Amino acid sequence: KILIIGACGQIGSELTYKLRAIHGDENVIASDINYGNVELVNSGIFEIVDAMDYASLNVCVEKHNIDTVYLMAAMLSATGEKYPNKAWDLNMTSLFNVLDLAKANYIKKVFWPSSIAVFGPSTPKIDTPQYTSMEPTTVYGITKQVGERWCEYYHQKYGVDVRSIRYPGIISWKTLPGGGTTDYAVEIYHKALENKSYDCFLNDASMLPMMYMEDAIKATVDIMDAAPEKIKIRSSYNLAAMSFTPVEIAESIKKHIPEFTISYSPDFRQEIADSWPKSIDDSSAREDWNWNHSYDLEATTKEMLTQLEALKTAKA
Ligand code: VAH
Repeated sequence: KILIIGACGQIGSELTYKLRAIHGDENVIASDINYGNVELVNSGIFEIVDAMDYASLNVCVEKHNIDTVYLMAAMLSATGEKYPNKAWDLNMTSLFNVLDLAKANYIKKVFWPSSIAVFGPSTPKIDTPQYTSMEPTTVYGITKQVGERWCEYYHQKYGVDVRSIRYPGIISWKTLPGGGTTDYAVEIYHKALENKSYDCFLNDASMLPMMYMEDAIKATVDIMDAAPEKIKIRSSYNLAAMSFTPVEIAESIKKHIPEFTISYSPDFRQEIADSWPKSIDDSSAREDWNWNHSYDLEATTKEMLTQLEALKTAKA
């Protein structure tokens, strides 16, 4: 059976729905620190679990006979800069708790998401390679980079089957992202439909790697389904689909909403965005476990606007 920690979040919620569709509702237990996402909480088996509390985690794992854990709880980059100690505590303690459950053989398999935030200003920005300089300048990035080292360590020393992906910014319509630097690429679609305008917290030229949720979920399912010998990298895999600037996403929205306008008021998140790569070389993931993406910017925009519009109509 599967446990998803942080199931109320942007990726956790859609991962829960997908894994239930694949493995059956009774085999996928959703959990989070609170009832933050009513739709998700009401959609199946749900437990309140504090990922920072080993005992509470262990009780849940034993109660439901869990063998696989997806640890999707984390404090993201922008919030992490506001609460550095808390970000460190949450991101690291939750990872150690889950890795230790696997080390003690309570569970067999772990998924832990890393991020392109592991890279920093000294990293080559275009087609960032799998192995390169990594000097992250955000607390979030530091937790992800250190987390990667620990994943590899637990795999090598204790044989823990942990698998990881360096997600780019994830774009989705079901659940809002919370506290990240790439969140603008979700907000912009909501504002385009509500106000026909968006004031962007990054400047016009901020190119970042991004991915549509369906691709991110597919990657997550695929890496976990792959035979263990295919997973040659036990720190974390580079993963990519598309890269664009705020100007380019605005242009793609204008093709559907011609009156749409964008303005720019960069805030503290600009510095974070400037420290990250513009595009990612993910050839290892494509070679090792056959990763490929489906959604480019045009397809993402079409899907986002269609789905959000349908949601609006359904609520009205
Ligand atoms: C953030 N969405 O903005 C996250 C992500 C690529 C960055 O990990 O913090």
